[in-house]
Amino acid sequence: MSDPSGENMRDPHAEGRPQPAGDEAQHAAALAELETRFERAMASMYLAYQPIVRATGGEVYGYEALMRPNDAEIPHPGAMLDAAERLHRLPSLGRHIRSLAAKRYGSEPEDRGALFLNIHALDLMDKQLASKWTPLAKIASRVVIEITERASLEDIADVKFKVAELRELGYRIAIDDLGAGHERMTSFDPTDTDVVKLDISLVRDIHKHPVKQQLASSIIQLCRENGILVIGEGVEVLDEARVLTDIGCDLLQGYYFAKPGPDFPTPTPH
Ligand code: G
Ligand code: MN
Repeated sequence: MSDPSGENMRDPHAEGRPQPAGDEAQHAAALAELETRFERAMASMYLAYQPIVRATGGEVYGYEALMRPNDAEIPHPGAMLDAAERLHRLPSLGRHIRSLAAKRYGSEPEDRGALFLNIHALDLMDKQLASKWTPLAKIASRVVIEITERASLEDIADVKFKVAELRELGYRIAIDDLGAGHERMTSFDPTDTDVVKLDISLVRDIHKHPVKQQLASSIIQLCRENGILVIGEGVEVLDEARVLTDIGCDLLQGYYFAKPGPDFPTPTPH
């Protein structure tokens, strides 16, 4: 897609004037090329699993599945999401991830625990997600669907209805990245949430910041009162794990315990 000659650059004075027909053809060619790369990246991507452990006791509670592209041109999850978004292929990416996860987890023993799966806000619009007939639906009682608080849920019609539909199928719902400093904590409604994941920014150095401890404590208390489990994510040092445990966080996840890996890494005890 590089254009060293500059021949194909748009004329900055051309705004508002009809574009030469070549522009459209070029755009179509670029999209076609991206589509080819995206298909290749879809075929070679895999899921890495990161353990989530009990704060008290340290047993494995479950694993979060994380998409890992394996392609030189689409090298990380952000690039994969960008490509899918540009190509309007987010639903195919979501379906592929869910199918890989269901296939793998479906043959894992019960004591592997819960499967935490991230979905994109737009996946909520995909009828396939709420279908009874998918391999994932067969293991729904073991699956926690993570919806990020960063998403623009306002743009999705009937979020509450869609979440209720998923819970009816047996899935649990987690709010991901809570407390990431967004103005809209409003997407978090305790009545339709089973699990809350405290954002990494609240967890980082929590042992050094009384304000973070206060904020995390209040969230944990609110969650307790509503029967919601709380996960501290992005735990990198023992001090963070200790403080989170002391203030009543139920579950912990982060590099301190294990980095994500394809074969269900065993967590370091704390
Ligand atoms: O958006 P979400 O919260 O699902 O993001 C999970 C991401 O955080 C993954 O890409 C994972 O690799 C990363 N991650 C997991 N544990 C840690 C950690 O301890 N530190 C940092 N910096 N990142 C982490
Ligand atoms: Mn997540």
